[in-house]
Amino acid sequence: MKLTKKLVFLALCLIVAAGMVFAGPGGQKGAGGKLKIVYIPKDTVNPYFYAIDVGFKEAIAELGADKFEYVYTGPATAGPTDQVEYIQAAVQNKSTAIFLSANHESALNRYLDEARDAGVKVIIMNQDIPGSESHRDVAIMPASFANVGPLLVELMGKQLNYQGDFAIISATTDAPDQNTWIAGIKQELASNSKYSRMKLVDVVYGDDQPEKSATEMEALITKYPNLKGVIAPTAAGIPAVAKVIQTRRLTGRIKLTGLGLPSTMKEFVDDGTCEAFALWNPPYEGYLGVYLVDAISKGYNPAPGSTFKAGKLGDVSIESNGQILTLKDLMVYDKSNIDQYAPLF
Ligand code: RAM
Repeated sequence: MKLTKKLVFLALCLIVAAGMVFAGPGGQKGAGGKLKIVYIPKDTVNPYFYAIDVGFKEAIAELGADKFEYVYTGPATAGPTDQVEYIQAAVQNKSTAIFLSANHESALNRYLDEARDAGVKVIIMNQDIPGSESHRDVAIMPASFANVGPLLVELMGKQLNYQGDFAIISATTDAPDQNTWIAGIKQELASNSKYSRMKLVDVVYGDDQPEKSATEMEALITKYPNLKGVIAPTAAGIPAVAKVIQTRRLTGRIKLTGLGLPSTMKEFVDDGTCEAFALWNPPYEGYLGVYLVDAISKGYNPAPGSTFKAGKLGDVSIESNGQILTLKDLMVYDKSNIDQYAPLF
């Protein structure tokens, strides 16, 4: 080859190499060895998931922003297969890891399989996909889901003096997390005699949309004149339900609890519309997720029983079922601590 041809060839090789994606035991990496992380929330309008995003960004800043390519992307609506195109795009882009807050427990399995076959780590975020665990690598749980149902029934019971009709306003009908908690609520009611005078009259769905949640609350008030309480285990729904109670001056007559963000619930705790609700720490989930991917990129195998270091959260372990429990217990928020947490998430 002539010298000029050689130079052109060399230049072409360099261009190809620079744009190339490197795959190794620690997963695929982008140009310059960057870890490519995609987080697909249930939908991009629910502020709950912004709180998880905060944690991703915090850990990325700690480990070095130049080492990561991080994208927060997803559908505007939380339908069972609305996330498919975002999963496929992340695979095509040769991501290191996809974090997914799945809108269905099994409808996405084949896309998750395709992702894993292509070398992408699949981490279910803020929940698991019950019955489909073999289609993901790890699930990051915000807390132990076994504790959610019993805690919400107790928070409702305390406010109702353990008697009266109440309803559940959930998110989407297919949401794996919501359905696990609803089953837990029903089981607790059926098995604990302390709650025998409380009656669950209906389960309705606000789709994690404030307007729909409010409309469903209005309908419940009309349909059940004896309604004494509502459990809304959705961060998007609970403030919308609280607003209806407040606006209709039903504070104290219809009690409210559920899962919510301290930031959006503070005004309703302050005025007594919601005496107490629960949650965990969403930023911690994103934070330890980044440390997990970083550890994997250095050769860590997230097998049950193993541990990895997650910055300020210390040693984090993988449970026997492939789950990580970010926290074990939930936190309860009320007048005593709402001011402390409202500025955080
Ligand atoms: C909602 C979502 C999410 C849930 C929180 C508490 O907005 O349904 O999955 O974990 O609330």
